[in-house]
Amino acid sequence: MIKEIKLPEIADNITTAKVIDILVSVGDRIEKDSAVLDMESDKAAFELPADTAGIVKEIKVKKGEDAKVGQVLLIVESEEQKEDKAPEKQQGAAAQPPSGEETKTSEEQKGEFKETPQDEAHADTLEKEETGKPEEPGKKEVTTDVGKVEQGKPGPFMGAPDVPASPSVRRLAREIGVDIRKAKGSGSHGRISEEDVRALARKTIESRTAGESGDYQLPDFSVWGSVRREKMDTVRKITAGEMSASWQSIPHVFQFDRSDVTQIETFRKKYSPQVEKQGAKLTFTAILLKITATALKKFPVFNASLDIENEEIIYKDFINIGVAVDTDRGLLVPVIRDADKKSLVQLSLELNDLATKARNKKLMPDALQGGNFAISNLGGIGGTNFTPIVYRPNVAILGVSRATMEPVFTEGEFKPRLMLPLSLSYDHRAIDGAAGARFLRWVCEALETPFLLIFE
Ligand code: CAO
Repeated sequence: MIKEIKLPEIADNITTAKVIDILVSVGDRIEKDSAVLDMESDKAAFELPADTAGIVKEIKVKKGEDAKVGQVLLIVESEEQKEDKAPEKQQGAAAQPPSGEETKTSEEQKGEFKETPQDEAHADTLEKEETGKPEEPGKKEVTTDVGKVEQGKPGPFMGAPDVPASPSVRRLAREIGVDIRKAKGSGSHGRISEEDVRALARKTIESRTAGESGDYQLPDFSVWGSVRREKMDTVRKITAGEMSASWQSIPHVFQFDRSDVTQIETFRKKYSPQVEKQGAKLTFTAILLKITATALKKFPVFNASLDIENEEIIYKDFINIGVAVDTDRGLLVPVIRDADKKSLVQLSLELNDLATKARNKKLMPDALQGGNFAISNLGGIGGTNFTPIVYRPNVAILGVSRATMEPVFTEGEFKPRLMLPLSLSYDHRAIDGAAGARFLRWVCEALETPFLLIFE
């Protein structure tokens, strides 16, 4: 039977994904769950798996195309039997194309600006204003995507009489608050068009999202030696935007502590082979997931989010923990859901599965959403301590560095103990210093005395 492979709902608020590469050709035989397209959405890069096995009959998308949720991507002569039709129908229903309103919202998000009516006579007047002539009475403030400008008032960069642009283009630049002198003219003799002004505005918004101030100008590095430029991939762009937004909006405090993990390391080594038989290693991260899940229940504010606009704290009754995974495309934070309900073995297997998927581009964007807290373990690499940035809308993150053998003065003598350095970064708007210290101390004590977990 002929079956359509559509772009499924990949995550909340994602209505489109770009086709980066087509991994199959017409005539290819594909297996169910084998990767057919390499795709990128606003939230992640992922390989789209086929939801059926069969022969590829037609490829309905091109490289570089933005596909909408529900759009048909491939036509496959499926090996599924007719009886499978019911679930297929259901799946189709779950992957309806977005409503017109949603589409409009995503276009708006791209930073499109509305066309301004062209009135040459009025534009002439404006040009006079821009070149320094007295302005008209009745000034009005206009808010745009790139800032606020006072209509009728030439800003520091609004005049620029020697810039090759028509009055209407200058007016557009002035209204949306961009410096027309920074626009690259695509017309003859470098003449600047409306599209050039809009492109500059989009670039300004994008660089602000990634944390750059719109006015910052990079130096010309080639003065000091040769340079190479490389386009940022999706993961880097998202990381840049998210990290600077988190850093700028969250007043961070960093708390440090150390835990004696000598005993738990003996336990880990002893029981790891049992876990390995089931397919994963028993590592510090899995143990920390177990302990942190209990700590989040005991200290619910660490599992909360702030709703500043409504002046509310949102406490969540579920414990979803993100784990920072280092991949060759950069940092990804897949989420282990309901971590408190899972055994150490389940957590180890799931962690191994998510980290492998993240590294092999097999994670769907949904797997990166819904985390309440995060753990970032750099101990496998090294380092004595670090201060991870809290991921919005979380209020805290646990940083784990490398456990090392140290002489520790205990019971009247120095003894070799395995000490694990931990750091807790938290949002001081939600969490007080004493609560931060208590939470981290409890995690340290639970690592030293896992017996504590059964009290909670
Ligand atoms: N101290 C000492 N040894 C550690 C350790 C620590 N804190 N953490 C891990 N190890 C050990 C493991 O036990 C394992 O040892 P064995 O080979 O003897 O069993 C070895 O280091 C390798 O561990 P791993 O890294 O494969 O597994 P893990 O579960 O500990 O970590 C993961 C999994 C996904 C967290 C890790 O691979 C990773 O990607 N870490 C980087 C996270 C990151 O980039 N953070 C920065 C984000 S910015 O906030």
